[in-house]
Amino acid sequence: MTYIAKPTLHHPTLTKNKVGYTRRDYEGRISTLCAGCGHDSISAAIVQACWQMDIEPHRVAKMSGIGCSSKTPDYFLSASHGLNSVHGRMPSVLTGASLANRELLYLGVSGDGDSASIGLGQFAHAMRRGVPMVYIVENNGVYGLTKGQFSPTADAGSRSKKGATNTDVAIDLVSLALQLGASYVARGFSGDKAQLVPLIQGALQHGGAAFIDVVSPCVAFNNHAGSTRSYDHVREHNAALNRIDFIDLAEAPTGDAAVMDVPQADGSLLRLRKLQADHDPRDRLSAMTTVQRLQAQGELPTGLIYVNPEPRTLHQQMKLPAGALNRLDEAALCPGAEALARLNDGLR
Ligand SMILES: Cc1ncc(C[n+]2csc(CCOP(=O)(O)OP(=O)(O)O)c2C)c(N)n1
Ligand code: SF4
Ligand SMILES: [Mg+2]
Repeated sequence: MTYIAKPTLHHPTLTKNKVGYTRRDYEGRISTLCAGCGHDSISAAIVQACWQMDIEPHRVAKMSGIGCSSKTPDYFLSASHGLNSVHGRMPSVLTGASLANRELLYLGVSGDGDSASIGLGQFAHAMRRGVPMVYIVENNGVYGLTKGQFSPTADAGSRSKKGATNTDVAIDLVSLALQLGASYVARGFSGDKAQLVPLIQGALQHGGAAFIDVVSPCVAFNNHAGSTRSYDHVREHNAALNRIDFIDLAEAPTGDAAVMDVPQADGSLLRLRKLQADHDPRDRLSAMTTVQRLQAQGELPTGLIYVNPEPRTLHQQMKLPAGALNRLDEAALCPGAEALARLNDGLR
C-alpha cells in the first residue's frame, strides 16, 4: 500500500481534548485517494468524532477489507490498532478480535463492493449476531479501486461514466441492516459533515451492532449526470429525517415537539431534531416503511433511521466474562479437575 507520512510537528497552541490530545493526534497518513473523493471526508468526520468524544486512540481497533474505502483507516487514528484484511472479510476478522478483547471500540470500514458483493454474507451475520461495532460502508455505487464497474448498490437504470445502463436491482444495505437486526442504523452523506459527525458519535456510543451507510461519491468514475451517487444527485434527493445533538442526561427537556430525546444504555442521551415529523427512530417497522416509501419516490433518506437503546449483543448471547479474554488468569482458565469432571458429566 502506498502512503505518505504526515509531518509530526504540531503548532504548540493547538486545542487539546479532555484526554490531552489535539485533533492532529487523531489523523493518519496523507491520503493517496483522488482529490475530491468522498471517502476522505468520511475519514475527516471520524477524526472529528473521536477527538470531540475524548476517545483515547489506543482504545480503538479499526478494521477494513479491500477497496479505496478500505484503504482509508490508514488516513485516520494512526495511534489505534488496525488490520487491513481480505476483500469482504472485515466482519469476521473484527468479530474474532472483539470476542478476544471486548474492551476496545471496534470500527469496521468497508465499501459497497466489499460489503454487498463478496462480503454480503459476512455483513449479514455481523448484523444478525449483534457484533458490537461501528460498521461504516463508504457507498459510491461502484468498485472504485478496480476502475468503476457497477457495484450491487448501484440503482437500476443508473448510468456508468461510459454510458452503460445498470439493469440489476440494487441491494439497499440500510434496509438489509434493519431486517437483519442491527440495533443502530443510519445513513449519512460525505458532503454533509454536520450531519455525519453526530451520526458517527451516536454509533460509537451505542454498544451494539451499529451500521452507517455513507453515500460517498467517487469523483473518478461515478460523479456524472445519470449516476444516482453523484454529489449533485445526492444533494438534490437528500431527505434528511432528523439531526442528532449528542448531549448528556443533565440537559433539561426542551418541551419542543420537534425534539425527541432517546436515552441510551450507557446513560447518555441522543437528542434528535426531527425534520420529518412522522419518523420515530425507535420503531423498527415504521423505519423500514419510511425507508421504502422515500426510496420508491427517488429520495435518499438520511439521518438516524433506527435505534434500539438496549442492544442485544453477541457478547451477551455467548455469556462472555466482562474483561478481555487475554487477561483471564490461570484460575479462570483452568478451574481444576473437579470442575472438568462436572462438565464432562453434564455432557454425557
Ligand atoms: C478476492 C478478491 N476479489 C476481487 C478483488 C478485486 N477488487 C479489489 S477492490 C474491489 C472492489 C472495491 O469496491 P468497493 O468495496 O465498493 O470499494 P471502493 O474502491 O469503491 O471504495 C475488487 C473487486 C480482490 N482484491 N480480491
Ligand atoms: S477511484 Fe473513486 S473511490 Fe477510488 S479514490 Fe478515486 S474517487 Fe475515490
Ligand atoms: Mg465502492
